[in-house]
Amino acid sequence: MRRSVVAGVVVGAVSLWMGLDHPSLAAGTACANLAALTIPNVTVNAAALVAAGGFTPPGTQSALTLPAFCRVEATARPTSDSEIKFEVWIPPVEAWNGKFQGVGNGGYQGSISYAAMATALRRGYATASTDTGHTGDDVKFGQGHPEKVIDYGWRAIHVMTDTAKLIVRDAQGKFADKSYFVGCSAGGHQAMSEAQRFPDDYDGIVAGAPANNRIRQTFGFMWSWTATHTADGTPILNAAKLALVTKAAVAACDAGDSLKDGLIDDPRKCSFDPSTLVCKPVADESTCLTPTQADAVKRVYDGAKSPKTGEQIFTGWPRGSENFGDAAIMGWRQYITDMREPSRVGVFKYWLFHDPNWDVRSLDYDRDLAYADERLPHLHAASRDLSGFKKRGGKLISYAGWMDPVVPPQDTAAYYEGVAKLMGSYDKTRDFYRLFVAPGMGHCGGGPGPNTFDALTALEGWVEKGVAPDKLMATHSTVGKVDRTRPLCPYPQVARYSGKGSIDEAANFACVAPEASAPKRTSSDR
Ligand SMILES: [Ca+2]
Repeated sequence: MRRSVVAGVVVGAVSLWMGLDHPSLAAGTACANLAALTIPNVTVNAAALVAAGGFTPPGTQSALTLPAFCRVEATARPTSDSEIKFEVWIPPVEAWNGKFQGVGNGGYQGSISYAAMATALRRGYATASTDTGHTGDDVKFGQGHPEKVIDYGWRAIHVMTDTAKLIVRDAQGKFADKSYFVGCSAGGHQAMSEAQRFPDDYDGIVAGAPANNRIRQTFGFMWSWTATHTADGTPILNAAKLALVTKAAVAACDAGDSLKDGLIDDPRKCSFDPSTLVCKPVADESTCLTPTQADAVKRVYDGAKSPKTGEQIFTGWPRGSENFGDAAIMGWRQYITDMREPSRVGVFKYWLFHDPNWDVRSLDYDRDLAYADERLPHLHAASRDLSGFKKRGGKLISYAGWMDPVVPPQDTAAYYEGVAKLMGSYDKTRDFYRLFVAPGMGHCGGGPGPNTFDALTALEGWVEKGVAPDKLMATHSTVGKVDRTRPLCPYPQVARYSGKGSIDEAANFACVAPEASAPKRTSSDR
């Protein structure tokens, strides 16, 4: 395959990709020569070909099996305090799908998302990831470094995107035809930030479990931790008690959505009251809760409210999300109950109040929220105005799990409703932005409900062929074997069972408006 030479591009190098059997002029710059690029405020630290086979990312022990690629390591310094590391992986021209994919991060994690880059590269994408300008998951990095907080908030992803697109162009001799961003959790936040702040960056965006309402979510973490710990910081709830609550909540609300399938279809419609689990007579036994434990659970459901005005500051966590699996991430343990101090308390200690001894119990849910909104606008991606993204023809697929114990899906749904209100209707929103909420799915995956699906392929079809996804096909597997399939429907639609055939087969479900009633399942159906 020969590529035409594009004017203005460094030419003349024999393509290292082609090998001796297929000599060909490269349209772009040979991989090793990318180190000589002179992009303002960016240093290319290294550029080298990586042969197909095992690649062990820095800081990890296990090798990823990858096709051959050109690995570019770079640092961007858009401010004098910035140190944004990022990598760009570029497939050989004959393996390139002509597209670029930026990938997101998790938590406050300052590390390059190698696994996500690997997934993109295997699909033929040129791809990029950044450490967001710091190392590690500790919020303390922002102490005395307000520019680094901005890098984390939005700037690193944008600078990475801008620069990576250029590096891909220089390597391949042309810009990528289409650009996509794929992320979940903090990556979902980054996805929404890009759609809001830089609508031109990406043609298509996947925003999973978006933690874009970051400031209020942080207030929510303060609330839920305070609700589930005694004054001296002792946890009120352990894993066994939380599992008991999940079991009871699912038992109470499973059938209420008209299909007894072990899943709560929409926990907003579930009013399970944990006080029904209080031990009689009062004692602390494994099969029941103390009144204090029941009250703690209820407060996490209720969510952060202003003690003065009663205003809801942030939604609570959904019924069913308490503890549905062995891993701490499959319940409240990882971010709420097992924490020695509230998750992200450092935002208050190091970014807002500059007091390492700040006590969460001094939090003023009114005045401190107003202060945080004013001081940390760059940490937020909660603007409901996506008109810029819609106007440029962008397409956005968002997803969430109704059992997410980290980023409450009610907030993601409320955001979608807010955008639809601003756009004027669901129809005017659906033509560029669709949200899929999976019953029984946890944080970015996992859980008892169908939780594995391919949002990117659906998005590619939407962006490149104009085929809007009317559903996403999701599967649930046990020990590697698929045991349930189910469509995920564009919000506010829900998947309704037809009344005939297996409840484990997607073909027996249809996406309908949520108020549509469903036929009852008969005992002979399976
Ligand atoms: Ca159900």
